[in-house]
Amino acid sequence: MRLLREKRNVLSEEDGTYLFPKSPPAPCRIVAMIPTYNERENIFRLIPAILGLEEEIHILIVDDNSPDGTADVVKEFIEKSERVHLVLRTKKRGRGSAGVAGFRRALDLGAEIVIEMDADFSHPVRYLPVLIEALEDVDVVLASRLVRGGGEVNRSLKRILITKGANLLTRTVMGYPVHDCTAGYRVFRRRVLEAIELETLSAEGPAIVGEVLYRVVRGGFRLREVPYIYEDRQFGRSTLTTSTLLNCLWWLLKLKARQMMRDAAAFRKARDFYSSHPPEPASDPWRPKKTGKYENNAKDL
Ligand SMILES: Nc1nc2c(ncn2[C@@H]2O[C@H](COP(=O)(O)OP(=O)(O)OP(=O)(O)O)[C@@H](O)[C@H]2O)c(=O)[nH]1
Ligand SMILES: [Mg+2]
Repeated sequence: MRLLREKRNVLSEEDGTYLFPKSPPAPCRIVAMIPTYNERENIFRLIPAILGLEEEIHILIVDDNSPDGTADVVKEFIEKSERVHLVLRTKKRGRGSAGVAGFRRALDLGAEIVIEMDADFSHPVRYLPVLIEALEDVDVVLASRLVRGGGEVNRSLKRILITKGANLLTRTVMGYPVHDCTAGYRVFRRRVLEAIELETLSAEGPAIVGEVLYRVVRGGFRLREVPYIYEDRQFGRSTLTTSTLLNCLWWLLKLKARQMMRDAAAFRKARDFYSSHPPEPASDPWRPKKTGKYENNAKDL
């Protein structure tokens, strides 16, 4: 357990992780972190769409050496724009560690605001300005399909039921104060990513979305949900399989066990404290004085 929680250097070349460009010319205030695996068709449309927005958003792609050459497309954009960055990992290591590497790199790039989104246009680019604006007085903004105004289009009934079921289960088990716990379209303030101990996150697949949310809620950060319409991907293939779903369920149980152990430890700590520091009995200003008369003794306070 201890070993698992040990901090790792998630951006080291010895580990097969390469950065393009190595050192960017200036700090990047807003960074959109996008993990990719075989997203060539999407990425060459997505990058111009984000660069075309009014906000100056930097794009950070985290690619696991996709066989379809996604990284080559990204490198071509890097030649043309200082706002495009790449973390290239030589092996497929999963959506989970890709997210951790991306968050770490975004912080190293100097980001004050970090966006997390998919490459497949299921997280439409048009919501980015709204999500960034909604961060005004909170720490994390979640794009949500499950609040008024949100939803999903072009999706099979089966996928809609999976979304609803997974969220109902997560909310019931974990008691989170939000509706859409499984969407990976979110915006974080820098201080949140600095506080949640990124390098000790251990989910390998999409369960990382839940693991990050767990730490955000545990950290007491302020959250806001903003409605969005999820659109099913038009190009490329989903990496979601039955085994991925089962892995997410397994992670939900693991997080619940952690939550219960934490609550039990906090209870024991409070009980031990109060048994060694019993509270002073409160003085009662309305107690009758020895004279037998019932007086207002509030001035004694
Ligand atoms: N770097 C990296 N990115 C990945 C990996 N697996 C998936 N991704 C990316 O993570 C994002 C989410 O994956 P999707 O396949 O769209 O899975 P999903 O969004 O959970 O499922 P759908 O709702 O069907 O799209 C996409 O941008 C993928 O390209 C991986 O092993 N490594
Ligand atoms: Mg997707």
